[in-house]
Amino acid sequence: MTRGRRADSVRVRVTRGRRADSARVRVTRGRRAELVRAGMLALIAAVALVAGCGHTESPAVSDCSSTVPGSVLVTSDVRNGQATPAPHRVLIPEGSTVQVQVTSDQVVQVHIHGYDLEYDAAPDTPGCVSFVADRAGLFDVEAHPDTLLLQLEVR
Ligand SMILES: [Cu+2]
Repeated sequence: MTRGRRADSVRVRVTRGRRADSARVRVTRGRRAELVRAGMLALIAAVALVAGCGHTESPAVSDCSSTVPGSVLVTSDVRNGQATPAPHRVLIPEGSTVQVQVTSDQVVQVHIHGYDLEYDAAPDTPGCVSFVADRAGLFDVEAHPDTLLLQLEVR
């Protein structure tokens, strides 16, 4: 829980930085609010895709709003720091599109190792990411700080 809160406060701090940037630009007050809002939306999109580790996202990554035929949906639910179903290995044919959806009873940061994807899941706001599994190997999917959700075995 503390980790989730910390991630939140980092985001707020970043947002304030953006606001300060916008304020430096010479605009009218009404425009400024618009720019701040646009900046925040861009920031949220960037955070959702790029994540805290600062890795660049692959162009094949998106949220789960569009359904790709033949994609593999992997789900996990976190309650009291425990994953349901219990941590297990999911076989993913290399090259297929994978959607990893996580629901949680508290704010967690989902991390897909190897592909360096990070995104948040929160109560009432499941986190989901869609990406092409174009790298073979065994990759942990964690809810930070330390809950192993599952492993993706891409081959
Ligand atoms: Cu991790």
